[in-house]
This record gives sequence, C-alpha cells and structure tokens, in this order.
Amino acid sequence: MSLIVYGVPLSPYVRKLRLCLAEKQLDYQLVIVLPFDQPAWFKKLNPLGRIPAMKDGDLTLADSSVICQYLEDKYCELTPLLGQTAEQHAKVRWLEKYADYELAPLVTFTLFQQRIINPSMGHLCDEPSVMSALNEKLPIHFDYLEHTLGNAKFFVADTLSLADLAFASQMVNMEHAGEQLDAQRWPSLSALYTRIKAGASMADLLQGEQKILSSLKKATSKQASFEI
Ligand SMILES: N[C@@H](CCC(=O)N[C@@H](CS)C(=O)NCC(=O)O)C(=O)O
Repeated sequence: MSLIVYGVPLSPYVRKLRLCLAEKQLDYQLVIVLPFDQPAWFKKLNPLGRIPAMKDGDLTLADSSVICQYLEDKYCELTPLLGQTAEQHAKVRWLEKYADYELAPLVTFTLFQQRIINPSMGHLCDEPSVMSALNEKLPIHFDYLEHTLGNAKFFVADTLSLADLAFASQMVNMEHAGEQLDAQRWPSLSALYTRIKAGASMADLLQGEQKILSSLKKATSKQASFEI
C-alpha cells in the first residue's frame, strides 16, 4: 500500500480526504497525527503542522484540497469528483473552498471545538459563542448553500463531487457537537447530507468516529467527576 494519510478521523479535512479515497476505492494507511503536540518528523511533511498530510511513494503533500486534486489528476479514471468541464471544476472548487473556509470556522472550530474538544481537555465550553455561531452566523451560509443547491441532488451537475463531500464533512462535526441542520428551513441541504451519510463511504467512516467520540465524552465525564 503506497498511500499514507496522516491525521485524525474527527478532522473534517481528513474526513473529506478519506471520503475522496473511499469513493475512488483507493487503499491507504491512516497514521494518527493529532492537530497539536505533533512529532517533530511531521513538520517535514507539513511545516504548517496541519492535518491532513499524505505520502505517495516519494511524494509528500499537505492540505486536503491539494491532496484531493492530486488524486483526481493521478487517478482520473476512478470516480471523478471535480466535475467534467472547466465550469463544473470551478463550481466544485468554489463550494469546496466555501465549506472549508466559511463553514469550518463556525462549525468545526467553534461548535465542535467548544462542545467536544474543550470539555474533553478540561476546558470550559464557551456556550455564548456556540449560540452566536448557530443562530447568527451560520444561517446566512446555509441560506446561500440551500439556494445554490436548489432542487438538485448534488451541488454540481447532479453528481457527487468534492463540493458535497466538503459540505458533508463539516455537517458531521456539527452533528458530533449535538446540532442538526433545520430540515424545515434548509430542506435540500438536509436531504443532501442525509443522502451522503447513508452512502457506504461515509457510513464506514462514521462507525469508527463514533467510538472516538464516545471516548472523548468519557474523558469529559472523568474531568467533570474529578472537578466535583
Ligand atoms: N486547509 C487545510 C486546513 C487543515 C486544518 O486546519 N487542519 C486542522 C485540524 S481540523 C489542524 O491541523 N489544525 C492545527 C493547526 O492549525 O495548528 C486543509 O484543507 O487541509
């Protein structure tokens, strides 16, 4: 097996990359590297210290989008995930970027960080910032994405692409944090997320993720009983 992915399953960027690999049916080894306290050797793979990184033989790469683009270029015959035309490529990249850079700060680095990571490390959850992300900041983005999706099954060309995988990857962290998309207000987005979650690639990953999530929650209750 020549492909090695470095990262942790609960990272939305690692999840997006693993979904891309699963859709293309490419085998890989996952080497666990946390987003903090990283071993010195990881800096050689990504001097920025962010996960995921990947190794394919002698080639090392970092950044989920760059890695997925590489896989797309290298294995173009396997399930294309960037669309077929220049226009479709551009739309997929835009929506992937939108999920990675607009949803992530609110969903992953606020909701998930505050509700799951902080308590598991003995830090308080800043619930007002969670509420502000949920009620004030995220709806504008969901409105835009709902409008962009319209009645289609997938974001671009009615075919699964990295745009859908990037969006769903963030929604998983929202669900891990105990929140759901409002299906009344954003019916198409909710249906899209449900469809991706029911697919084999995501269902497979989520099984493993639930175990990690439970141990983080156990760590949280140990912290709490220690404090009491
Ligand atoms: N644009 C990067 C973002 C990766 C990223 O921010 N990963 C987080 C974990 S979810 C991380 O490693 N954070 C550690 C840090 O920023 O020091 C990608 O798509 O791979």
